[in-house]
Amino acid sequence: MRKILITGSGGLIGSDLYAALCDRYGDANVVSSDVRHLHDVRQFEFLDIRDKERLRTLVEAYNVGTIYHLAGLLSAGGEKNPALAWDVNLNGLMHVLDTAREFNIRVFWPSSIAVYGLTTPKINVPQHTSFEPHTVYGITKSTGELLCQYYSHNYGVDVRSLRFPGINGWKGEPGDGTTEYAMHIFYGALRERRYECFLAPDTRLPMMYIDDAIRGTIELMEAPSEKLTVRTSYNFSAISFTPAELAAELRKLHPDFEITYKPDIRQEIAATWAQSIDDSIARRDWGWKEEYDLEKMTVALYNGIKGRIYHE
Ligand code: VAH
Repeated sequence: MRKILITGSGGLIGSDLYAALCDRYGDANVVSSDVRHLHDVRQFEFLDIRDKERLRTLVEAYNVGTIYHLAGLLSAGGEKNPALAWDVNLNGLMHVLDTAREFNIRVFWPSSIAVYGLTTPKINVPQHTSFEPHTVYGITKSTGELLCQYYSHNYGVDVRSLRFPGINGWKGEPGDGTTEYAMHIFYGALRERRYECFLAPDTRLPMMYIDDAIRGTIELMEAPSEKLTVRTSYNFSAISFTPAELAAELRKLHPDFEITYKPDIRQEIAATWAQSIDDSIARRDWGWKEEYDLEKMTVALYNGIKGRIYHE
């Protein structure tokens, strides 16, 4: 088979996606790439996605037929360096789309709930709505969605995308984002029995456990092309909760856990995002359905992060 290339393979989503793709297609068929060297993978290649020639070289050398393009800056990281966020997130995506066009490659690219802004409805956001993102990250995602649709419509590139909510996992490291408090809280609880949250207690955000996100991603990539009616990015949703609700759930497993709140710039970012998403088109087109609710996700994260800390 033509090989699968993952960009940004060392990130939170890439770590789990790499394992899932190896299980499904065999590790000889999966090539991992990142700007940080990864050691526990069978095939690793250094790749800065701003280097298009390097991408083309890898695609040719490995006969790549599918790219999961995950490399990118997140919301908080993007605000620290907007020019870098633009360069990596948008020029990087253009490089992937151009290469996909040239070599007939299927592409997955994650968009985000960061495409929404203050003019977007907060509750049950529909698929087609107002997009006025407030962060440079959101701007790159919103623009990137249009680029995906453009390459699909004009050049027939088979690019598929999901608007990820906050994705929570434990195999990889949380990145420099806003929803990431929902993983840091477990490290705080398990290491120090306390956590100072950078969001306010009642900040409700759409979230998802990583196993659901990975399964949904692979299901979308394996869906028959003719079933897909969205070529920007699908609304994609599972659960919504606040820091206070997550802390209460965590306290059931760790009764002496204490949380305090000190909102910072990430609170301002979160306040521009939606609280819940209507993803009925994904459910209709390719059968999306989540398996993890808040309670099940909390147990999985608690046990996973506990194991990680134990092995440190
Ligand atoms: C962030 N976790 O907070 C990311 C994500 C849905 C938000 O894109 O930046």
